[in-house]
Amino acid sequence: MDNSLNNYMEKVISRNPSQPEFHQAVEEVLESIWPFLKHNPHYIHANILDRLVEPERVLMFRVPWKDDKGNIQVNRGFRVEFNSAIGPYKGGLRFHPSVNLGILKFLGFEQVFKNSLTTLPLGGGKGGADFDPKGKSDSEVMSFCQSFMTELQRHIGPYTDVPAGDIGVGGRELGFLFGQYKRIRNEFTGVLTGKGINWGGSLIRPEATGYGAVYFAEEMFKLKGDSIKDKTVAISGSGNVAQYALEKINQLGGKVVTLSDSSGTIYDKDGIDNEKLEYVIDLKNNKRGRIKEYADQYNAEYFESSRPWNIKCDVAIPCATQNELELQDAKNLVANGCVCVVEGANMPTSPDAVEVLLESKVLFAPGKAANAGGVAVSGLEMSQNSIFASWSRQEVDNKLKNIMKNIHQQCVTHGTEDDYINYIRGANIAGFIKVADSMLDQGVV
Ligand code: NDP
Ligand code: 2IT
Repeated sequence: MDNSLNNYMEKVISRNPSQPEFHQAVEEVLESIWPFLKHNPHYIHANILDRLVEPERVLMFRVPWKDDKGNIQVNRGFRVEFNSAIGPYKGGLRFHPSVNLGILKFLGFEQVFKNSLTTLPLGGGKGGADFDPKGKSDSEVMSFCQSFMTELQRHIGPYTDVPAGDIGVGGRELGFLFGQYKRIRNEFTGVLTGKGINWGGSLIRPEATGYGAVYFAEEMFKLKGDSIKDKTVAISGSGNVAQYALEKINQLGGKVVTLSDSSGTIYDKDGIDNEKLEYVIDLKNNKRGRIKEYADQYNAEYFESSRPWNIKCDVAIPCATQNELELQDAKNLVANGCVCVVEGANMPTSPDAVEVLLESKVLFAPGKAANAGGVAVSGLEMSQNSIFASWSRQEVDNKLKNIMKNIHQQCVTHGTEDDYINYIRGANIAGFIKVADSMLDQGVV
């Protein structure tokens, strides 16, 4: 690593101790933009970096709630309002036992650049709680969500900060959160996105992250004179992003052979067709079961405590969580002939794994570009809410496609190196320029 970058990272690490995921996210961006900064020293003179790595505001709060047995439980809630240079803070809420400040800062930091790439006026933020929805009843989840929103509501608003879903926060949770916001504030506005279609949600928002990731992959292949058609695809996760990435791959004529959850991986060599996908959606979204049940239902293979990355595939789409594709996984993928890795999740690939993939000239789409379709359609939901309109599926899907194309083009513009497109570099530089220039325009902010 460049010595000056090394020194800078040491400073970031000592100011933000015990936040390894945040350090990882910052280092990835800085590595990409370092040479660019050297050619554009006005950013350095204005100390843009110190401003970018410091969230504008961090909120941390107690979330007390009563479980079904009448016991009082306490969780920790957060909202990291990272950067509002180009629009209101925007980003999801994650409910997972692993949630802590460092993880939300990494996610908020990524979100700033991702939202910049969408071309929409969206600042960056992220929030959540260390609450585990697994094994909780609907009434417990509601009780938690109401308590969480009772505090959060005073900090957010349709022009201030607009949360949405992420891991553990889907349609059910957003409904409970929106209901509580409305009761307290007595206003019906687009303060959250990912809302139900009957109460202000946008068509295609549930599909948007998964669809967008596959549209991005299709753009990468198109540039090589190739396509997703007939490709064998390994997907991890089985939640929102995984489900709709799978649906889109099927529509484009590819074959998905794996899904997973935190307990293990299923391998269906015949491919997970739309009927099987219906089963997965019902299993995960309604029954809230484990992916292992798929293997019993369809006579597929099941690997306990294992990830999909040692299964032979042409394309890998990690859609579960951070650092779920590590060094040995990347080596296995390359050895098995994988030519393209698309990050549906946020930062699923560890830095040493990324290095192996880039060295092997695998097409690599970083999350902040590839999974930006979700937040982009959230932005479209905000537009529809603000003009009291709702657009057709076709209209939203077309806008999503164009946004993904545009993000791909920005990556090509800033990431082309001889015969290879470094999409990480492209995404980071393009995302940086818009936010940094806006900060410069707005003075010492
Ligand atoms: P869901 O909660 O719907 O699904 C998450 C899936 O990932 C589940 O299958 C879950 O398994 C698995 N998973 C979660 N944590 C872990 C873990 N620590 N180890 C192994 N598996 C895990 O979330 P989403 O599909 O919405 O989100 C998936 C990823 O995509 C996240 O990285 C998120 O930040 C990112 N993302 C989401 C967007 C959205 O619009 N929803 C937009 C952009 C990015 P289990 O059920 O066993 O926990
Ligand atoms: O990581 C992400 O981009 C999301 N979880 C979606 C954020 C949003 O505001 O739709």
